[in-house]
Amino acid sequence: MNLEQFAGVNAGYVIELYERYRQDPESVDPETRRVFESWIPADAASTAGAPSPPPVANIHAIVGAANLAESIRRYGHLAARIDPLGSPPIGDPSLSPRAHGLTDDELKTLPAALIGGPLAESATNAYDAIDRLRRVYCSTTGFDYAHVFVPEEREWLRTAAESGRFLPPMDPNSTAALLDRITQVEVFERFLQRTFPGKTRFSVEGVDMLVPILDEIICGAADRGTRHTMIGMAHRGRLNVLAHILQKPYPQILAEFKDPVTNHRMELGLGWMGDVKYHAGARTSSPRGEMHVTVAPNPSHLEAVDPVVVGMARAAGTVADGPGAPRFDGARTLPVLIHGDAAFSGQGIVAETLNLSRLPGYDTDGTIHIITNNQLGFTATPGESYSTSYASGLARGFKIPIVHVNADDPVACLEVARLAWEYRARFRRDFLIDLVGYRRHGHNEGDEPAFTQPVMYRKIAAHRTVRELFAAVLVKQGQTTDEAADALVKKHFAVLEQTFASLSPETDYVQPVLDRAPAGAAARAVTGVPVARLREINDALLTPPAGFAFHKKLERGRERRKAAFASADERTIDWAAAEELALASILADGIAVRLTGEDVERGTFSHRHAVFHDASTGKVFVPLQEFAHARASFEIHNTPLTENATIGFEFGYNIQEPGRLVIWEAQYGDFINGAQVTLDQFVTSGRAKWGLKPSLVFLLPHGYEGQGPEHSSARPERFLQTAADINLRLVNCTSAAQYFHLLRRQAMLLQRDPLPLIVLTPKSLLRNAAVASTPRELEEGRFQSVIDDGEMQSRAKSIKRVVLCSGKVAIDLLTSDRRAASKDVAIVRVEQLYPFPEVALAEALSAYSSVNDVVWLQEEPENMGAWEFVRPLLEELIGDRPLRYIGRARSASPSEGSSAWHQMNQRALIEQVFELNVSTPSPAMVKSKAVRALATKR
Ligand SMILES: Cc1ncc(C[n+]2csc(CCOP(=O)(O)OP(=O)(O)O)c2C)c(N)n1
Repeated sequence: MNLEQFAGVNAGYVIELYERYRQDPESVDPETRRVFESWIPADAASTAGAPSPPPVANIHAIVGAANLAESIRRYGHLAARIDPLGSPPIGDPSLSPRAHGLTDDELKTLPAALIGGPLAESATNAYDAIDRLRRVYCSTTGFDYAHVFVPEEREWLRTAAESGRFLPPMDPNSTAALLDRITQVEVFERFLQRTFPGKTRFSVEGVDMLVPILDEIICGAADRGTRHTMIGMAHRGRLNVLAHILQKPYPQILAEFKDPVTNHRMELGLGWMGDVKYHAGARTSSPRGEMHVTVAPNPSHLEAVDPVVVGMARAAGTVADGPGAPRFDGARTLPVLIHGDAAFSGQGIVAETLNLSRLPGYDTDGTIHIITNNQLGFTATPGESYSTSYASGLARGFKIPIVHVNADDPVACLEVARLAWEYRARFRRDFLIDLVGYRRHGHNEGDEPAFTQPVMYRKIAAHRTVRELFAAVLVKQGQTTDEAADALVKKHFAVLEQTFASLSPETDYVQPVLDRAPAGAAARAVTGVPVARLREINDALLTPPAGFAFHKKLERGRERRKAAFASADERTIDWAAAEELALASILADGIAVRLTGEDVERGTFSHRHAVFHDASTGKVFVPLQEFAHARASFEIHNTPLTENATIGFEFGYNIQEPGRLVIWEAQYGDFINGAQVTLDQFVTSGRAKWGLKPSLVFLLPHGYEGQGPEHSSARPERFLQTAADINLRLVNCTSAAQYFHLLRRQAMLLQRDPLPLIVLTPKSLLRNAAVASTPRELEEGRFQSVIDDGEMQSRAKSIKRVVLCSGKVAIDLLTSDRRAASKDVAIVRVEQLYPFPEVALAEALSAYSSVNDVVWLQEEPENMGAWEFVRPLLEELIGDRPLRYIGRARSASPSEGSSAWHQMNQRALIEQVFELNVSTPSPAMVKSKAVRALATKR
């Protein structure tokens, strides 16, 4: 071993060894020990003929220099000048030679090779190499990657940073193009400010470099064959990105500022409301490598769009047109998420989205994140916004390389953009650019920022724009002149002025058109499948790979399934079988299926077993992926314990690939409220705001069975509150065959009449013979939005009470002892709650037109469930007859949280239905508030 061996990349390791040796000489191997012994005369290890030891002082200097280099690589970003407003970096003591017991003179005596890396190669000594290292790590760029755990990645990042190989060429052509681009970005904002003073546009000024960074990333991706770039971003700089990255025409943008009231916009009956201009999305194709660039529309809820964009990218990169599992090719698509600094650190959905990034079924081969860090969140300061050192702190936990870059240094910004793209392409992982700038105006342009940030805004007022700064640099270098730079400004103003002068807002305003589905498509869908075909499908699904060992306890169920088609008229098809047969038939029709959710592979209630694990080897068997008749792919994934981001992801996947059936299942229905933002902002209103046509399916276990409040209700009222303009389907169906036809109908309507489908799914009923169906019902039936009382129809004349209800409670009634004895109560099931099946219900009710006692029954409390939604609709249907309510009292919590109390209430509820002569509560019913309220109303 000699000094050279300790240099560069080995230095850190040798230092570690040396430190260990000093603690305990036995802790290093004999050869290393011999070398270290030879260094230290006091150890008297040297014998005649041994290599002459370097002086002890020198050893400390070597160790110190290597430690200093390591510190700069690790902590140099703390001393980087990343703030354009000039706030001093916090620095770190370990960045100075003194902290390592070194002087500059000592460094000068040491070889550059000791520092290692590409910079050391041409350096004259260690001092020179350290100086160069500082210029990389403590400049206007802060490389923050020490938290990356994969050595190969860290090494690549280090070499990339130190070699400067991603620095853009600074020849006159390139610099002229860059100055022109920055000028275009700035002038656009200044023009809008001048023409529409005070109008909200969320100017990009202060982080103008966002646009050239996107140029660089998108071009890099296009050159490598990427076909889709999906951008998710909030308000900041959005108009500029739409204009200059998506090429949204200036006349359209300017017309939107005029906000004309066109005839089309007045047609609110179409269900089209629109949205503010800085939420709109756009798509464009770039000539360069046929790249499609999309900015997803997004709501005000910051960061909510993140998983949507990632889901879109996953869908665009997924090839699903053959049997088996789909194939994902991340090189085809690139997601780019642009975040606010306050929002990135403050919104939980960011962490949820980052957590998806390496999970099977969610991975996109890397997302590029850009924080447009203007150092303010509305009026809040960084100190009020995040507990991490940087706005980007969260990304560290996910081992995402971070580069902080001063937004006033265009060259550094482009270098970082290129680095980001290359890293993503090479390692197929996320990368984060922390673009540190400022905000030239208030939060919006009508806002006064000096109320809260007087000092900062004095500084900003005196601060030259990035265009001015870059032009000055180029003038100084002789690459341009002041006059030429001014001419660029005039040129871009002229374009906008001419556009504005010839603007005709009413015609230039192009509103997306929402095409209406053909009426009756759902009713016309023929969903039955011949029994013989189903038998074939069933047999195929039950054929495992040779030698596959099923868990013992699953054998009985499989035997039952094998016998399910022995007769076409026995109730052998339970809920899980109906689902699997429906999905298999959909795959056989050539429609790909993606089924995800919380423990969805087995099923929360251990009923599905869509994925089997060999009992001895653990090897996996997915029948729907081995299904020989499939003409499209099937994928199934247990999701992480996340609702908001996973549903956002599925929404994005679904709108990107609307021809595939996308299903998400909750553990229990109520947990979907963790995704309330996504449901409200995307799923139920995305159509009205942006003309999107989602069709994803939610399976939400629901039903009152004595479990706790969070395990009883999927809170259908939440969906019903937003149900309008035919924006969703909400179903609470009561038989396996209904579920079979429902899934098939949804698949058939994906193209013709797409709508999100929310299914309130059973728990105990999964195994209840009363909901099982016959094979023939799968062949002959179709989804029925209303199921009349078959048994009572023939005696309609003797019926005294009609009870309307939905879901499991109907089965409770139909299977109760009271029902067996009852001859005068008809039970009509409303299987689809929205769109409300007026016609079918009117038809069913027509048989009972002389019955005066009409009841809505539900097991949910009066302020929950469907009651408040159906009440006016039913009242209209039954005319002058009174409508009464039977169900639990209004309540703050959905259920009792006690099995015994539940049973008492549930029993009372059924008694109420069949007890025709009681008009006041029976003594047993006044025991508790909830039971008291079971009294009939009105
Ligand atoms: C979920 C959510 N909460 C609150 C708001 C209101 N709001 C709009 S912008 C903003 C500040 C965002 O700051 P930052 O993320 O730093 O982005 P910037 O506007 O500074 O670019 C706030 C609080 C919102 N839009 N979304």
